[in-house]
Amino acid sequence: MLQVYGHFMSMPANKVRLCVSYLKFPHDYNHVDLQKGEHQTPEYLEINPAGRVPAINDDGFKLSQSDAICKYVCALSGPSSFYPDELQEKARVDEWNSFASAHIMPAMGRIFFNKVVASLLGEPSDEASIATGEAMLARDLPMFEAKLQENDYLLGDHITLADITFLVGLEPAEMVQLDLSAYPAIIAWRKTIMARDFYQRVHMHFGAEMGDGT
Ligand SMILES: N[C@@H](CCC(=O)N[C@@H](CS)C(=O)NCC(=O)O)C(=O)O
Repeated sequence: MLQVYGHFMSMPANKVRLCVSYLKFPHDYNHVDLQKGEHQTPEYLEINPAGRVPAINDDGFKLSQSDAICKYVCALSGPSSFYPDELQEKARVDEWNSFASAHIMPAMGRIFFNKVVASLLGEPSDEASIATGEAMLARDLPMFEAKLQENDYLLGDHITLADITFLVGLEPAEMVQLDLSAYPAIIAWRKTIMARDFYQRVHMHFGAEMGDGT
């Protein structure tokens, strides 16, 4: 059975969780308690020597980096509209997936770290980093908004891996009080995806984890 390692506050780990949930790929989920340093134990470093989540262990094949993991699991699942096989269709999904991974997630990462995680770690919040993150989002969200004004999902009438990556990049929006009111299509698209079963399955799990205080 595929083993998935993550933490509920990790955007890349949640990308993997949503991806395997969407694909209904059989797996066990393993919570790695970053606050307790479980990502630095010899056992975990055997799975991911970089000491980060997410990671997977597929019967001895160990892999890290959320994009690589999602594409691996998509390949195991077989081609689908979620991550197509056709060269140009796949390149288009990769383009928007990379856009969200390279620009949206790091922008939100700055805001989320400084508004939420820093205080948990007893570190000072870096206001300049928050402002940079907000400026990065202000630069790029209009492109995503325009795309979602045209279609229900980023690349048409069906969800793809790129939607998942963009979604997790915005997942902490409420926690960090990010004002999305200038982006009505993004708001509607989030609502649609968050109501879907595959999201709810993972989200209920987040709720349980958060309730445990883990
Ligand atoms: N580019 C990586 C990012 C992995 C990453 O930075 N994970 C963070 C949590 S969001 C982590 O494990 N941090 C622990 C640490 O740096 O010690 C991916 O997409 O998987």
